[in-house]
Amino acid sequence: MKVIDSHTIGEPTRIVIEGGPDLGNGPLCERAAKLNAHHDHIRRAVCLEPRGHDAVVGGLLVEPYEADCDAGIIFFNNRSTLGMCIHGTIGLIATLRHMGRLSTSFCRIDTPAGVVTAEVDGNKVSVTNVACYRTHKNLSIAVPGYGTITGDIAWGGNWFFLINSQGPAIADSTARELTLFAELIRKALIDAGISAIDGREIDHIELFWPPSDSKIADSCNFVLCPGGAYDRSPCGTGLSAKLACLAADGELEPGELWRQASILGQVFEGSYQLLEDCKISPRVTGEAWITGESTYHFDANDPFAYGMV
Ligand code: PYC
Repeated sequence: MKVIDSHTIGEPTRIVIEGGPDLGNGPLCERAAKLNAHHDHIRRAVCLEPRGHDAVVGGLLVEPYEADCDAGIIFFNNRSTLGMCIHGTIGLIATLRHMGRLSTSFCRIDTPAGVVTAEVDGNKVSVTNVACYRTHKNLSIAVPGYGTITGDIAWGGNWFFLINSQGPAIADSTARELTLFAELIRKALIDAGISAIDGREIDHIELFWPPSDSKIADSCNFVLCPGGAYDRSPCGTGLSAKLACLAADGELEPGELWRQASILGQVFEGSYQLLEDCKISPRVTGEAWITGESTYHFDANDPFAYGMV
């Protein structure tokens, strides 16, 4: 198996470019289900120790299903497959460029969540995400040790619970404290039977606080991903969910810029266009850098050839 590693302002992406499983040529959501059901050892081999670590997001580069797409990608992390991943898509574009497979500055990428597009300008990549929307505003839940916490539920290519200025402040806390707080919220949502559309788990928790420097960002976030790792980047699908909330509240006009800082202080730029039914089309801009290329070996006697569970 051959992989190419990159990071998108701190968040790692590992794209499998050769040696992945044969998932057939159906729609990408069907292929992602097959990957989960029959080839989970591939996800584990790529993301888990000893080759990976909790923050690694992997991506299986595949042929697209949808017409006119340049590539297909199925993202996954230390827990399962992901619907969409914007930092990963920015990493994918850096990878395709590194492989000499990016012949134009515009491409269409097929994903299990739908088709996204990417525009390349130097090292900057702007991803136009699938349609995003908010389903709930000001939903209150009891969180042990913190009392009542209020947040919104929105789809940004993954499901998010978004919380403004509650719990430990990002500026004053360690990632560990923020992780514990976000884990409590995720558990409280499950315990209260609160889910997204079709009973799907709200598996990403996103905390927002004012930025430490309002000259470089409009907001700072901390995103807990399913699997328990936090996003080192400002999380592009999380930013898409945030844009859906800002649009629904009338706090950001179509085309207006929103600068979202991560816990590391690095910024994604976002904006949106209005679609029908109060949905939005978010556009997120960021940068990625190639960090390495590897060939993986699978020894039949290696007890951890497919990752440490
Ligand atoms: O950038 O969309 C993103 C993302 C999702 C999970 C980790 N990063």
